[in-house]
Amino acid sequence: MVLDKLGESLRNSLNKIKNTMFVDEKVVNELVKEIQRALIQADVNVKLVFTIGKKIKERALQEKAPISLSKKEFLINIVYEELVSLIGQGDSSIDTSKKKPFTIMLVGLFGNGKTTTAGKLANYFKTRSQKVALISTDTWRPAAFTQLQQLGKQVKVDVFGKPELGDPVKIYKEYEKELQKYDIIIVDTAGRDALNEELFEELNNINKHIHADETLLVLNADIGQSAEKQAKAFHDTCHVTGVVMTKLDGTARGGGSLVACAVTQTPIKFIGVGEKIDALETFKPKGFVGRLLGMGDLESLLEKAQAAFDEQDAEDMGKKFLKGDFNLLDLYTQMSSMKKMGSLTKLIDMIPGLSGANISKDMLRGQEEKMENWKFLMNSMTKKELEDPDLIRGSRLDRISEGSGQDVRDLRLLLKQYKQSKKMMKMMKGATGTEKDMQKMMQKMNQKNVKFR
Ligand SMILES: Nc1nc2c(ncn2[C@@H]2O[C@H](COP(=O)(O)OP(=O)(O)OP(=O)(O)O)[C@@H](O)[C@H]2O)c(=O)[nH]1
Ligand SMILES: [Mg+2]
Repeated sequence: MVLDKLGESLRNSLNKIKNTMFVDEKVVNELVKEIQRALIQADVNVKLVFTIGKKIKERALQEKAPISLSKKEFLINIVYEELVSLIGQGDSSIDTSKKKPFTIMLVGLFGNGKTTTAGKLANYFKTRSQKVALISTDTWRPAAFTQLQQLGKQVKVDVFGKPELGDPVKIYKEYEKELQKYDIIIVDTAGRDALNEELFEELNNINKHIHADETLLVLNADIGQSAEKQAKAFHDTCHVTGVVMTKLDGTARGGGSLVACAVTQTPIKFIGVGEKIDALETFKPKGFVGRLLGMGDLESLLEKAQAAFDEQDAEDMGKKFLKGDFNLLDLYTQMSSMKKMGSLTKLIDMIPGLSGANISKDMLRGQEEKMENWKFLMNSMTKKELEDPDLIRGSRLDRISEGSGQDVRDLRLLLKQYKQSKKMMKMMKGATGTEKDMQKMMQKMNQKNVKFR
């Protein structure tokens, strides 16, 4: 758990109220004093600590508790809300679907965790079905590229770099064309030992070429409230869009750095909570404070559960698919789950035996687009038609195409592809099932240009 000490002090203070008989001014004053002490120990700026204390006091004494809450619950909720607004507002997650490729550039001073975070982010997006590329533009630190290569190998994503070119822009240009085929490009940059003009110039120069969709400042949490100065400098000169706060696992001053960033209006998007590749979490102020106060971090938990569920779901679907019995209804169910699971490409990766097959990813992507239209067609079919697509002939064709607003030619194509897939299923069922056989079969089908469903 991160910020152990701060969390423990805050929880202890709140526990005390749970045990008091009444909530009166004395109790509120005592609570506020303890919260302020805990925040100062976590290196939160004293002025801000004073303000939050005043706010909690005012609200607790002036606002009326809603009927559904006891006075104690109401007070705890005020503390929760004020701490949330102290460290950030709303949801600051990154929407990578708005552009392809989506480029994320990591910036920051020496040793703050840029390269490590690049690897962690690659892992984060890869497990969410995105095709990720890492590129090192660091020509300063010896072995920076090797470090990134090792991380890339661990996550199994492609890594680009050529430090001998000696110039970040040249390195990026060398691979620019190749990088276009990825969903996400993560650019690792060089640091410096202190804030300086030359670093900002280098970063701005790189960004002139890559036009990053997100420029994330990687900041070590153990600098406490001095994070404000760094965040402000990078924000003002490099158009930073967010912060990744690293090493929150090993410092008592993390509270101070989180609050300091919030002051500069640079949202914290991720937090690093360990050295391992998966020790990265999205930062949601509400969930974070909830967890700190021991209310349970529902949101993060749900997110984690969802990712785990998707993996399992995809695996089950893969098995069903391999068994060979499927009709349009199954296809429909699969497609509805598809969005949740990520993509067809990911599904393919999860089917044993097919992951190594040489199926063109572009072809799969084309299929995915077509399947969006199929959804409309299928929505206009009756359950019977979905179960037995052979019924769909004559006037049924017109009814379905009119009802769905789709061209009848698309409907015929869907039916044709369904038949082809069914044939393929039969072949699969008859196959001996070794991985080699499967791959051979897929390659053959690819050559014949038989579309994979
Ligand atoms: N405990 C902990 N260690 C971290 C975290 N993030 C990074 N580190 C460690 O911090 C050290 C420096 O990380 P790097 O990723 O090399 O930092 P960098 O910003 O790329 O450094 P330069 O390339 O020199 O500018 C490494 O030992 C990492 O393992 C984190 O969230 N928690
Ligand atoms: Mg580095």
